[in-house]
Amino acid sequence: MIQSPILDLLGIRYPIFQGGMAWVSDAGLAAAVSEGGGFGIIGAMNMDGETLRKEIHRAHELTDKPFGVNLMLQSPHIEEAVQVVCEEGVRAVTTGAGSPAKYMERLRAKNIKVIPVVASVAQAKMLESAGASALVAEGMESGGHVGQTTTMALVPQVVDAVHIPVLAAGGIADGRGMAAAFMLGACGVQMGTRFLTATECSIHPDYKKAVLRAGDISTIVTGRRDGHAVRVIKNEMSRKYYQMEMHGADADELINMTVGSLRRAVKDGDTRTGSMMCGQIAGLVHDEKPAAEILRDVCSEAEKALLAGAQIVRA
Ligand code: TUI
Repeated sequence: MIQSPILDLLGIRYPIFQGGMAWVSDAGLAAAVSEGGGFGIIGAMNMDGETLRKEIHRAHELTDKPFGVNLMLQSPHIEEAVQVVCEEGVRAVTTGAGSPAKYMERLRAKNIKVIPVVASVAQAKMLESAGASALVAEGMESGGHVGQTTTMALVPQVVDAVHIPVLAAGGIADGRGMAAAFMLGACGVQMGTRFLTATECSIHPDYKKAVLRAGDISTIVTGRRDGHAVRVIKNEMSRKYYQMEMHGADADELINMTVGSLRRAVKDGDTRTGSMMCGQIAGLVHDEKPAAEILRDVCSEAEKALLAGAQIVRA
């Protein structure tokens, strides 16, 4: 059994969050993860208030275990999403791509734990003082919107800077990664890429296949120049974007290229011009299996790795 303060905080069995991925993390995936003992998270990014409310209701029908919602702070629907989450009362929200400080009081008043995803020590310290219950420190190995620091460097620095529990994200997809995260001082992990190939993940089969085929150098970060760095699988669109960015293309022209591209990947399986957000760890994700099996396998492998770690030391 792996112990962690996050288990009691959220009422879960395994200290594993499923990333609240835009367009990807629906009630079906979140409920499967929560039912399997992890913390399933609905990604609110692309949902208006009423769609989000329906997804929360659907998750309640699928599981009686706790789950959360990810609030993407740059979402056009952010105000409605916060309102719906307060009305529906989920166990916790995670947040991404900005500071949730201005919503913190309203969420906490409803006894909703706020667990921001941070990419730097400064954000971590600020959000601890704003009232966060825990943090996810996410390294640049992650898929989607990324910061600049790797998980290996970020996690221990965030752990040292705050007094609340820290989970590690970015580049973790198996028990070895989870064990390593514990050694860096984390008390749990968040995985996105690993759950992209869960049986219950409803992304287009061609996107799933692209993740399963991806190797260690199959992703690229676009948008770094203009402050919205996003890691995606290399394809015709992301390669072209990167080239244009390097050759000084206009920011508006680049943004226009990506409008609707995440939806195209997730819903239409457009692997040529869609944005297939995906982390660097895709190279070790080789199979599609149920979320519950992913959780069990990752945890039992982490337990073995942590126990075996003691053998490295001579008494
Ligand atoms: O948020 C993410 N990853 C995401 S969000 C997303 S949705 C999207 N859709 C279309 C185009 C682009 C994005 C896809 N992936 N991860 C958590 C995360 N948060 N990473 C980095 C940050 C972050 C960045 C700045 C957190 C705080 C922050 O603070 C700025 C401030 O205002 O303090």
